Amino acid sequence: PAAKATTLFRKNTKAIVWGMQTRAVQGMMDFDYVCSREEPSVAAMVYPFTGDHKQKFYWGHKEILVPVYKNMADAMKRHPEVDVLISFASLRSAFDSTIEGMQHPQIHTIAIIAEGIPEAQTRKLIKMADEKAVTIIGPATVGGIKPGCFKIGNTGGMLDNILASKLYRPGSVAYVSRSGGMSNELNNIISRTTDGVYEGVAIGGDRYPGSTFMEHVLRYQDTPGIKMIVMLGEIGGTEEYKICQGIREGRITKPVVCWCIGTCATMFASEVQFGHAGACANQASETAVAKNQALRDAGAYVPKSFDELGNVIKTVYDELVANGTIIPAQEVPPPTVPMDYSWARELGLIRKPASFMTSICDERGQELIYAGMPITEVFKEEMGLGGVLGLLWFQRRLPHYACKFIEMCLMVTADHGPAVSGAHNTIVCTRAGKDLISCLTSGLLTIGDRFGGALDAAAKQFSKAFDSGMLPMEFVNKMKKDGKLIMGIGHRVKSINNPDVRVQILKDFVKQSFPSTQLLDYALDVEKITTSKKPNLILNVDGFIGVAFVDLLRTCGGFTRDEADEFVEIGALNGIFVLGRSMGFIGHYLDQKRLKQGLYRHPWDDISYVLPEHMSM
Ligand code: Q5B
Repeated sequence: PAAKATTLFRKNTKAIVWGMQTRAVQGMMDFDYVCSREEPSVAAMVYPFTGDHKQKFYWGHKEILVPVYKNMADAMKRHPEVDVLISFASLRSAFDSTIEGMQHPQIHTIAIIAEGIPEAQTRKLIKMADEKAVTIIGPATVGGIKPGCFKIGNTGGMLDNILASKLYRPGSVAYVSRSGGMSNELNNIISRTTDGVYEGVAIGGDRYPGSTFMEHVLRYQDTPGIKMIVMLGEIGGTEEYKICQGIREGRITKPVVCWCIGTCATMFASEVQFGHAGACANQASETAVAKNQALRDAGAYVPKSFDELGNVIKTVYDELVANGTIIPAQEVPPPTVPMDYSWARELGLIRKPASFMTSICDERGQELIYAGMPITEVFKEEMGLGGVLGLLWFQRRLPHYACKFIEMCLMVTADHGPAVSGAHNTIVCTRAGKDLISCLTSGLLTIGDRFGGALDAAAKQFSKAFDSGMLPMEFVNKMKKDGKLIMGIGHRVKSINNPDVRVQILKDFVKQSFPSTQLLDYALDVEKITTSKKPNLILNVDGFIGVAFVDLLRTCGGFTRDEADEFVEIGALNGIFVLGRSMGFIGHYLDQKRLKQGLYRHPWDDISYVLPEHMSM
């Protein structure tokens, strides 16, 4: 078989990532950026479950697009510069996708992240990789890292870790370990005791790793920039003995610092299976203690315990510096990679004024909350529609009589026949074939000063006059003098001779239940004057609800005077008519649909055409 590459990653290495691992890809891109790479290391992604598309990533401060292909073959064809495949395929699809990856001669290195791939499949992959001179890193690994050049997926952790361990520029020490956790530990130890990591690979915790300790140590031996090697082995298997042999035979001449984890296994009476599938000693020679001793005997630098690993690495490194083998390079600060907003917020490093503020409803928790009251309680307490409206509009738990009054207002304003402006609009709109929302809003848009929308204005006019001590007659005269209509007074069809029963129903309730009806009484005195002039100038349904609501807000005990005034000022009361009449408008819409009424056209004989006379020029 052809020889595998000694150098797996360079400053311009490009990879294809299999799997929609956007966080890992972003991590790789941030690493690339902080390493001052000219271009991102991820050329493309492969994801068989969506069509070809593009994914957005950050490249420093900028945003860039990375193509995602459904088929690996397309990705390979479009990106011939790629020689690394990083497979985040699941344990079920990793085998097939790796085989497929190896069919493409451009691929020299494949990292397989998945855990739990059947050993028989891994062995087939290893055989094929050997034939095709492909280096497999994994399975069951985080991958590997080459500072300044390339990072496989999530290796090295988050950016702050990468920066802390100076993984953005090469040092002189290469390591090989089993897993990501152990690699992180080595990144940390090596960065604190030497000029840093040159390259690090985690071969994975399986019994049959795609590439072995020895393969990587030999690569490191043959790489000029690497001056010393660290191997972090573990209990189980006999791979470490190959290192012993390599040292003895003179194939490995660079200083090798070794430690095999799992020495505590000897303290257990029976055999211990550690976290990795391969981390179990099946015979005495596979124990960590035996392997450490063998490495020591072979001439590797082996500490007495893991705690001393850093000291030994430092001693060896210092010697290499002293004898001129290593000349530490000058530190160059890496470019700054902006921190992700969500992460910075989590760390409490930034704050930002929210674009929205809300104080009535919170849906983020397990239970929906209306103005501080969980929805289950709203139902338990049988607060009804009036209670809910009280919470959402007025942020108060209103007294029972107030809730009842609100519900009565909604009921009496629910509809007033098809002839009123709003219902007419809704009906015409429905007959033009429009949808419910269009027809409803068409009706609602007629609500205003003349029709149904006089509640707030009535509340304001009457309370202003009352509060200023104006007598009802003075108020009526002043309005007449100013040429203004009194809001809430007058009706097209109702009058003292044809009283509005809706108003009577509300009046009976309010008189019985409200603690005070001062403003209502004042309005009724005004009504006496206006109806004496014209019988239709009654306190109409808008006016009644407007003034009674002011009495409610001012005297129910739940609001300060300023709060009561503010609700009128911001237009809460017209909301009662809008909400109530929406029921009627929807009713008219459904009615017209049910009756299958066709397009309405107003008859000519009901239109007076008053065009200007023909004028000759
Ligand atoms: N005059 C309601 O007018 C109406 C006067 C007034 C002083 C007044 C009118 C008005 C204020 C707004 C208001 C809510 C347009 C009404 C509603 C819901 C509804 C509707 C339904 C439902 C009726 C005749 C003479 C004139 C006027 C004088 C009239 N109003 N003076 N203050 N407020 N009110 N809107 O009948 O000397 O002859 O020139 O704008 O409260 O919308 O069922 O239909 O449930 O759907 O057309 O109940 O009052 O009277 O304009 O011909 O005036 O009375 O100055 O005097 P009319 P106009 P003069 S409830």
